[in-house]
Amino acid sequence: MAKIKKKVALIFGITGQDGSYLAELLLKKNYIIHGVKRRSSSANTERVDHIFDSIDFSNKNFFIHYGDISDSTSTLNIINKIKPDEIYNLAAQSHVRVSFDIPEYTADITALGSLRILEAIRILRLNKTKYYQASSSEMYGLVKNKKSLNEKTPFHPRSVYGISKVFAYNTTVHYREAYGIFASNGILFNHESPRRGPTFVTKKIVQGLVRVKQGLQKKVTLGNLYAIRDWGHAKDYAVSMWKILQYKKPDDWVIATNKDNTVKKFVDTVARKLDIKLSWRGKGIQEKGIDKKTGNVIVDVDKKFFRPTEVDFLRGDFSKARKYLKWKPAISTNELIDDMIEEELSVD
Ligand code: NAP
Ligand code: F7E
Repeated sequence: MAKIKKKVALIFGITGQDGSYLAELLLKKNYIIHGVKRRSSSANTERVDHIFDSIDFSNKNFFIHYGDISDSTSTLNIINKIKPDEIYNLAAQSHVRVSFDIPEYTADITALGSLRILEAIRILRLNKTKYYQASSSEMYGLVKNKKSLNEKTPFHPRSVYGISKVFAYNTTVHYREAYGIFASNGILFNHESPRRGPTFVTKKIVQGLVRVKQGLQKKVTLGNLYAIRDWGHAKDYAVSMWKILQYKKPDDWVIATNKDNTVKKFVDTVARKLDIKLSWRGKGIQEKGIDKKTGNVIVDVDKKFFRPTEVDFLRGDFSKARKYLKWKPAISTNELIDDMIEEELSVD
């Protein structure tokens, strides 16, 4: 019997939160995985190191290469060497607040990085290679009415991060239309996990309140408590990325939970789950969360964590993905928080 050829995937951003979950998923689906990591002075492969050591994964099918999407030549060379069936572009300067401090760098990586990959696919005439672009709900930005956002909602980005993602989104559509490349956008709303970077708000809250509970930290200092976000689990969202590239044609897809929460409600839920009774006092920059048992201020606000322009409201309508991709989130925001707390409590 003829052997079935394994699919080959190339993941830019494999060392990030989503890259690590996607690599695990594709290895379970019997893919050969190539990932790109950038050079760093300290270890940046913590999220995938377990794959090399684990018997749960076919680690003989897992390869990491040095590369950087700011470097067209190395990007083209890696794609040429591997000639993958699927490319997932998850690489980005992904922090919205940081994009106000380093806008040019953010645009170079988050916007032009996608162009470099798509240009490589075009120049190398890899007509069979499918491309996934990690687009973002940040592209919606200033939302006029607080309805769930879908694939037809116009974009009005509020940061260079959001602007860069709009560029990458449009470039993906353009390479699909102009050159017939199978290039799709996943417009993913916020998704979190125990592997979330520590400066994103959910991880900061979970890590901070667990440490407060353990007596290792006095308080958690936050910015805008009233921003509304639609928080899903990164594991579910990795499944959507794969489904998007298996669909019969390239397209653009909203991936979300269609549930919303404020940052403050997220704090309240984490505190309740940790058995901390929190009461709120004051307004604006003076607002504080007080531990009723000790009277200590354990949450406060500092304007340094506010953004010059905020995205006030994000909630996604994923009906198109539900109908055609048969995708829906399996993990609720509540279960996500449990998962994040459990992992945080297990840290030595
Ligand atoms: P993340 O944890 O910040 O991971 C970003 C990845 O990109 C890391 O592997 C990072 O490498 C890599 N990277 C950064 N600059 C690079 C460069 N110049 N060349 C090559 N690789 C580079 O982000 P994530 O949460 O997994 O998100 C994955 C993608 O989805 C990103 O594009 C993000 O913008 C987008 N997105 C995320 C969300 C979300 O809520 N998580 C929602 C919508 C869209 P290092 O490990 O070395 O830093
Ligand atoms: O902020 C508010 C902040 O940094 C969420 C990225 O993955 O999702 C992420 O971008 C909200 C914002 O995520 C703090 O102002 C309050 O309104 O966790 P975040 P983000 O900006 O929504 C999108 C979809 C992406 O594509 C991005 O890559 O929380 N907030 N206090 C705070 N945020 C942070 N980081 N830190 C605070 O202390």
